[in-house]
Amino acid sequence: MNKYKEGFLWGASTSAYQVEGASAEDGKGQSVQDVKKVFEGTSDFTVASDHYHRYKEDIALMAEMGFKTYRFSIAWTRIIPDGDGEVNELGIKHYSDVIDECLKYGIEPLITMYHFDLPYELEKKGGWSNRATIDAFVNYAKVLFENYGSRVKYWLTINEQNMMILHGAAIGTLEMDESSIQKILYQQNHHMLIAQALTMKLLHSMVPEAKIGPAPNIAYVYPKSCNPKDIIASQNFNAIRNWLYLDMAVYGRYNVVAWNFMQKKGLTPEILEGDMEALKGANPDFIAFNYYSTATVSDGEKDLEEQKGGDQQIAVGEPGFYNGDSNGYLQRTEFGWEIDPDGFRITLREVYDRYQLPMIITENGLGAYDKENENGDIIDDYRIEYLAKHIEQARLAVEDGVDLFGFCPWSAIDLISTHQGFVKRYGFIYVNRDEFDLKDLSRKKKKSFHWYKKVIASNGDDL
Ligand code: BGP
Repeated sequence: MNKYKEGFLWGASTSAYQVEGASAEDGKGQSVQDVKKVFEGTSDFTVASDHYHRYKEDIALMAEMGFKTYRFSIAWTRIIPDGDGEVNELGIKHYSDVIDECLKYGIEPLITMYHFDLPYELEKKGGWSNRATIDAFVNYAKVLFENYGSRVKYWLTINEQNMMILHGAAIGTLEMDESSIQKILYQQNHHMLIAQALTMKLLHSMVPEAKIGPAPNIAYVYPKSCNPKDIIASQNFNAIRNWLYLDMAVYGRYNVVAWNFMQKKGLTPEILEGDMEALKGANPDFIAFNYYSTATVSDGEKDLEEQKGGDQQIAVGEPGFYNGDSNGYLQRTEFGWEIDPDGFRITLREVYDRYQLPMIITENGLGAYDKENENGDIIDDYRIEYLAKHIEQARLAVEDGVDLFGFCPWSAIDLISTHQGFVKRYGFIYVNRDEFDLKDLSRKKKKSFHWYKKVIASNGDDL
């Protein structure tokens, strides 16, 4: 029986704007997340989990769980407050300290360079629609590699670029109503893909021993039935949601089905001379992806009202290409996301089969309304069950032959959801605050904290 390999990178993830707080401290510039319209009934990101001030305590808790890696993101606006101007030394120092704190415990930092928090000053100049943002990103990457390259082995370029294109309104990288600006989005997508490719190339030249990969959200898409028309719909959404991003990151080419979709809808981006060459030069060392669930689609056309909304795991549809549907075989979380551990194995097999690169899971987890019981304990058995089933399926995928080298659930510690507030908790570590009442922000170990410690100590055997 194949097991998880020696040195498997067990850990967990966070992102800067969702966990740090201190949103205007030490010279930090504003990001699109700082200025976005916060969803009704949810808090903003000014304090979050106060990780900016409490990272030492938090990393000590991660070390106690036995983490081999900690996946966190760097806020571009702490390093270069306006996105492409002066470097902020206090920002450089902060992440330098965080990296050292990880290394002190033998925890490998796994750094996301950009997790939904584009500098607002760049957004004002057109954001990713403006080709100058490509250079700004590569310059930011250079500053990171110069300062941290000797200490950080694993880098991730852009978190969930596919979700920024498909569901930007839900995650707050876009003003509402994405359908009217689809054309712009696919141009932005093209620019982000170039920025990613140039950054990978840059790391390889500046720090040859370091490794870098993309970090999309991948959900294998099932057809609702064996009606061949449903199969076509599933191929369409697989291409538009998943393969468009990975085919480009790995092979430097536009996926044919996705390109055809863009052509039919008049969404193809303008490609300048040299773009395709830049895209081909990426050569990622691995694929990182976030997995929460599969998706299910059918043929047919929903009415326009039904096409609205959706989020990272709730597909809506594209008239003439696919309809977001539900999967009657699966249970759902309290927030309506389907739970599909077998789909995790299926997705891992499919991605490995297509790209044959080592893989690491950078998010997987269950958002729930965790509550303290009468003794003040958080008994999150539902989270343990979710993660145990996914880890078991990932192990079966390893047995099937996939090359998996790490697993980082979302999230290490409670933090603010992209659009459903603080009450949608994911962490192993509970943070004592409510949606608006910040309380004392103290940390408490949930039941899953003790469970995950045991899982890591047994290298995934003791679930
Ligand atoms: C992913 C994002 C994370 C995270 C997670 C959970 O899409 O990369 O930033 O938040 O999903 O989503 P949510 O916060 O919407 O529950």
